[in-house]
Amino acid sequence: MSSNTPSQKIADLSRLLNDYNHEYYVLDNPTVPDAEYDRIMRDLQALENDNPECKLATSPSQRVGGEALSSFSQITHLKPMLSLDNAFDDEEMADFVRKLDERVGHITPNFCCEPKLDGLAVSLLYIDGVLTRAATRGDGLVGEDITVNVKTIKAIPLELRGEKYPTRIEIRGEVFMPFAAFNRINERAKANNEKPFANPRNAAAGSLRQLDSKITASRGLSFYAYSTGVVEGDNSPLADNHYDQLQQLKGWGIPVCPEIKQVNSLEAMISYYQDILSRRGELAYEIDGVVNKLDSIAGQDKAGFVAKAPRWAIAYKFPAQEEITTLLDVEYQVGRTGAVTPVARLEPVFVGGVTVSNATLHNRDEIERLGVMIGDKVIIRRAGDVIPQIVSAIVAQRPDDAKAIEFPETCPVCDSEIERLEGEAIARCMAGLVCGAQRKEAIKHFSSRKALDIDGLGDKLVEQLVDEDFIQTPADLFTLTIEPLLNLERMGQKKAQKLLDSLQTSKVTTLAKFIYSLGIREVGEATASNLAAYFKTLDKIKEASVSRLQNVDDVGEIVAKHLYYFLKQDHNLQVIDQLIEAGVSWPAIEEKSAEQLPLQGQTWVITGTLHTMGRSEAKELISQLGAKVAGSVSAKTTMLVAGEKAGSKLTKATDLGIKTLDEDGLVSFLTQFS
Ligand code: 9MJ
Repeated sequence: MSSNTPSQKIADLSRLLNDYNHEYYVLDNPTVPDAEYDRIMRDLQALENDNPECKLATSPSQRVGGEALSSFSQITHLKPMLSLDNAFDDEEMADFVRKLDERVGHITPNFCCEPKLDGLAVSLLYIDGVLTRAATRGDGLVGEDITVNVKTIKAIPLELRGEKYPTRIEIRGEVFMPFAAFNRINERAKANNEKPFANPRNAAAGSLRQLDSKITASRGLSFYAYSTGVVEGDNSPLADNHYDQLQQLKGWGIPVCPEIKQVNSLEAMISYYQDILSRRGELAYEIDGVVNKLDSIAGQDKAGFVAKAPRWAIAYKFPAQEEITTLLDVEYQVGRTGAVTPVARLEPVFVGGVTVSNATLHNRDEIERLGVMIGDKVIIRRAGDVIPQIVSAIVAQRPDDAKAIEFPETCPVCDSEIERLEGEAIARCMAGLVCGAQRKEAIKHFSSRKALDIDGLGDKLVEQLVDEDFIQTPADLFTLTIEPLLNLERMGQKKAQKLLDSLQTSKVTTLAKFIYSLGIREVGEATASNLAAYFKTLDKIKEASVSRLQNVDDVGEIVAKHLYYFLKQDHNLQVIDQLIEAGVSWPAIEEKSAEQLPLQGQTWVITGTLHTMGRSEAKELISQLGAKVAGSVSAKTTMLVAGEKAGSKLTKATDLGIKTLDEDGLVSFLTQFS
């Protein structure tokens, strides 16, 4: 950078910040960490403070917010901002296409499909390329002036890029809050005992309508454009179809959703809907459907409007994710680790595509936070495959006979004491395997696929075996004989024999699986595998001190203590001894020589899609050669394996000068050792 004078330096830093935002929000290809962006911003602010005469009118330092306003002024839109008609099934989509065909005839490729972002519609006015005014949609005719707030949204350029843009162009789109920002803000609200936002849309609205723009600046809002309003100046005519117009906007530095697609049939629109619906949970932002638009602008003009909505566009909505129902009762479940979880029993309601009659209430704090009572009308949310949640209670409609929810003082299953440790939200029954619920869960875990993998021993059967007192611990499974089994409901000779056979087969396992199967708190599959690799024998793990246990990858003080205390309790040691006596065994883990561990001391990261093997298989093979396989790229990374569609990890590795291997490279590397 040839920056000598303050004015040059200010211009250079401003351009650098604009470029970083453009790379991040428009090109989806970030090149610098946030900390670097923030550092340059501080440098720019300091220079501008010392040399106010050199500050650019479009300086990125506006992004941190300014003086608070006392109110928002009103803005009359130059052209009304439209809303959309909705379709709720394929039939209604077919209707939409048929009516358009009658009105405008066939134009191909004739539709543009877009995710329907769940945020706030805004209008941005650029005059001579400079963001001059921003307004909310309001009632479609009159909105509020939110210019100062919008200037804090890093996704929205303060100046258009290039030169060939119209002298006056109004760009419309959605301001939204990505899930990452939403979760961060809600975590912070909860930590400060403030009310969290119910969903990203409310959070976006609450953040955008702040009189203090510094608050808006801190909220991580984003933006995608989806149409233009008034356009003047013929130095750059807009394309004659919607999709290409959006590409032009992108060329001028305006972010456009990367999921938009041109299609040319009703069937293709329906497939697009299905595809986006199936990937909804993977998107970084909330959507509530897709929007289908006639692509030809001439066709749009011909189709015209009804009331406030265009005839050339339709929102095909996803099934609602939030519904209202009644909280009938609260029951308590006891998990494997004794955690007592309140579960809401609900009047069944169709939400998110399924009928829901239970929702989790998490813990006692959550019940208090919601202020909910039995009998209340509640808003239920079911997003993707996530367990349904109660979002809020409608207190205004509370019935006279509503009952307070009383968290139990003792275990609802075994009546033992419930304890809540300092700093933990979760209350636990402390009875361990004496508690029937924990016994069942421990045995289910022991026999699950990633543990001893006992085929034919489903959850229902475990419950029956415990209820009938046939078994009390995982070790008792190996004492089962055929006769008593035959007395169980729905248990024939064949099924009983199959269970006994798979119990036999399951006895041959690995040390890692055995440790995992014990169900020690916080000891998942990866930790169990690290423990086995480090200590090699069960005896060594049993003898290890809390501090020695912490030598193992991913084992911190808390996990080490859980392990240590578990392995000091007589009843746990007794079960372990009984299992080994019953014949549970694993091959000895040999000490590998340095030659067999050519990657010892190295840290590898795997990203992207691999075709010849799965990521977990690649991880296994690389670990066997002695490398640690980590989840994120840092200066300590030795090698990045970059499969197809490798994204930000590859960019970061390249920036840090870390070596990379593509899939072919990995395969030929591994063949040396096979
Ligand atoms: C949303 N909300 O994502 C439109 N929208 O087009 C998209 N909204 C729209 N388009 C015309 N993708 C009016 C509203």
